[in-house]
Amino acid sequence: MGLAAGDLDGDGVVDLAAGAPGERENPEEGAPPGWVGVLYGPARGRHAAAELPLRLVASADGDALGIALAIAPGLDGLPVLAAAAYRVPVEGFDDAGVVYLVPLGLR
Ligand SMILES: [Ca+2]
Repeated sequence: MGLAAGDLDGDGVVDLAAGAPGERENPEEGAPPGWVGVLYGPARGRHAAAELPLRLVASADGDALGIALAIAPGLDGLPVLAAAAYRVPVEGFDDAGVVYLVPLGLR
C-alpha cells in the first residue's frame, strides 16, 4: 500500500494520497485492479472511499495501482502525484509496470 503526503492543491495544507493495490472500490466485481484515493487537508476522523473527493482507478484487473506513491513539484512547479502500477503490461512485456503522473495543482 502506497502512502504519500504533500500539498496537492497548493493551499498550504498537507493532503494525503493512499493506494490500495490489492483492492477495488466494489469488492463484488472480481479481481482487484487497485486504486488511489486523495484526501485534502485539513481532515479528521474516518472517511469512506466513496466520500473521497478524488479517486484514481486502474484500467484493468491486477494492475496493482497504488503500490507506491509520491508527491513532488512538476516542471511547472505545481504539485504532481506519481502513482505506480507495477503489474501493467507494456509493449508485450507482462508486469512491466508504469508510473502515472497526475498534475493536481489546481482544484
Ligand atoms: Ca492542500
